[in-house]
Amino acid sequence: MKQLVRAFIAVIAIALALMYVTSVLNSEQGYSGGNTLTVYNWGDYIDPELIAEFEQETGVKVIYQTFDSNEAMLTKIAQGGTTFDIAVPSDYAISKMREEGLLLPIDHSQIPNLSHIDPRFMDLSFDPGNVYSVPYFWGTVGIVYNPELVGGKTFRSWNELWDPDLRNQILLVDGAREVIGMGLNSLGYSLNDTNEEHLQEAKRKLERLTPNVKALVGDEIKMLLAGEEAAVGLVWSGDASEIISENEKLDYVVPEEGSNVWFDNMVIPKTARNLPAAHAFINFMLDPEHAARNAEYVGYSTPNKDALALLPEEISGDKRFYPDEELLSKLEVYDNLGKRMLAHYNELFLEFKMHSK
Ligand code: N2P
Repeated sequence: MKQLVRAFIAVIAIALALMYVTSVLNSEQGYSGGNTLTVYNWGDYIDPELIAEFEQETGVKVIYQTFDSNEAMLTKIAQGGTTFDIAVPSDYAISKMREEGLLLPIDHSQIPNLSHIDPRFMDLSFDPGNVYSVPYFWGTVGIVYNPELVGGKTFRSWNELWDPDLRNQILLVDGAREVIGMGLNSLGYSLNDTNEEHLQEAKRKLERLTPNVKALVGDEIKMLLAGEEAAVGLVWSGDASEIISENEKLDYVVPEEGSNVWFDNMVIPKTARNLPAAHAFINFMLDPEHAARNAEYVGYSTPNKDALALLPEEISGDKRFYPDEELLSKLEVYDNLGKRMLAHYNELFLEFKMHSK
């Protein structure tokens, strides 16, 4: 009987020791949220092969979800109930999330590939010191157009969009800042203007654009413009580059009155469950070879200088998508206008959308 008790105690001891060793190993790997990583990114914004490679390299399973506007992403993360480990907001949204305590600091010692980012894209005003965010893609907002469908016309100014010949020919990206910003810029105002009279003037002007607006659309804007379903689009530069690679007749211009330059960075929301995997993912995406493949796949401009050096000259040398300092100096970054003013921009945008139906 004694022997049996001893054997029983030995078995329990071994089991406890094994449980202890596994828990130490697990906590060293830090995968407290299970071996998964939940990524929340814009639609059409990653080469899916890179996700598969990351999974293979790390053994972490990626759960991937997409959004189509900063506003949708912000609402979802702020309302809770999600477990995103990574999200990819733009500049002003990063500043807002920081202010609302929705982000966790990023441990730079776990991101050695940060050294590949061009210093021009680091330490920007929406996240001084890159405490909470790491550059992913950047670009501008402008007009993509098909000269053949508009009688050989080229575009230089936002105001040309109001040409009555363009009836039902314009697709607009479904974004509040982009559309209201375009209205303000066309009047010579800043796209961060908060003066109520200027905003109402922009709203009235946008309402006069509605006969020319065919639709406000998401990622399908690329397919529609490349397929010549409309002649002109208000788009993000990377979408224009994708469209032009599909249909070389089209061209892209950033209007002379000025426009928006934006930066989309990776962040770790406070909903994160797997910090080691989140850092590993950021570092993986910053590897120059991975970042170059990603840029080639999605068509957007990379802030990774060593990735840029790997891209073919026809991409890296294209001034439309890698604009020079002269053009950049005319562009503005969206400011975080504060909760109330951002809500007001959204309202004005919704009213415009109702009006264009
Ligand atoms: C990609 C969307 C890019 C977002 N489909 C520009 N901030």
